[in-house]
Amino acid sequence: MKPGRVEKELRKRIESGEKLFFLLSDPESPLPPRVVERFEQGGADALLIGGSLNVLPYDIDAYIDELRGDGVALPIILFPGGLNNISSKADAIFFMSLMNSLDPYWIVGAQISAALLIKRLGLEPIPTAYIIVGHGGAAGHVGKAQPIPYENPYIVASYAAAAEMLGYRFIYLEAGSGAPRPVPQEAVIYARKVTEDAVLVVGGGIRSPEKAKEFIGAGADAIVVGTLAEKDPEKALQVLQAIKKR
Ligand code: 1GP
Repeated sequence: MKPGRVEKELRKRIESGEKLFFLLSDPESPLPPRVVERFEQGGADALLIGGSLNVLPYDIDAYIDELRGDGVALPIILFPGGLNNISSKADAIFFMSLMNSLDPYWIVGAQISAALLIKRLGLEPIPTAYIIVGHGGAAGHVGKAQPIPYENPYIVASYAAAAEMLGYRFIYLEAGSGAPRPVPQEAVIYARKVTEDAVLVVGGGIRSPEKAKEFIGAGADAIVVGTLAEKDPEKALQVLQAIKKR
């Protein structure tokens, strides 16, 4: 399967030397459109929508309609916490496998249930390996992730290398939304060292421009910010500026 429109555009930006900023909005407590607009004006590359619990496709449809009605033009990528997160109104979906889940449902089961629906809806799938480091918050709990210890970055790298060999084009290193500790920088360095072409995305617990820059310096192509944008949008905008200004 060839990359679609959204993936091609993101890759083009990476190839031109840009680092990407993905804003995450959880439909359970969605970011207001006026906040999303500020990130769009600041140069955010995409809006991710997804949550682990308490979300219906209807909620996502209504939220996307609201955003588009308010003039938000950012590409919208679903970041699904399950089958209940699929909406035909998005531009693309991270078609994810939670590689370190102990439950085959989260590695391949949910994907089998979703694949033909996604085709039917004409959503662009972006093949993404999802790797949870540390306890992983709600995503770790719901996805039954076997936590990768923070102090073993080479385990993260092994997953990343395997993901690329299996053909995943995006690799998402996740500490969990609102995580007390983000992914260790060494894990990002190692993961980058052992992968060639995969887009390396890092998220979970990023709360400062310094931390985001550290990840970019370590080799991340994209960072994801959710909780900070909800709690302190001004600071989250500083994170965006920091990675775009370099
Ligand atoms: C969570 O990686 C994302 O899935 C973003 O995490 O909410 O901590 O920014 P935060």
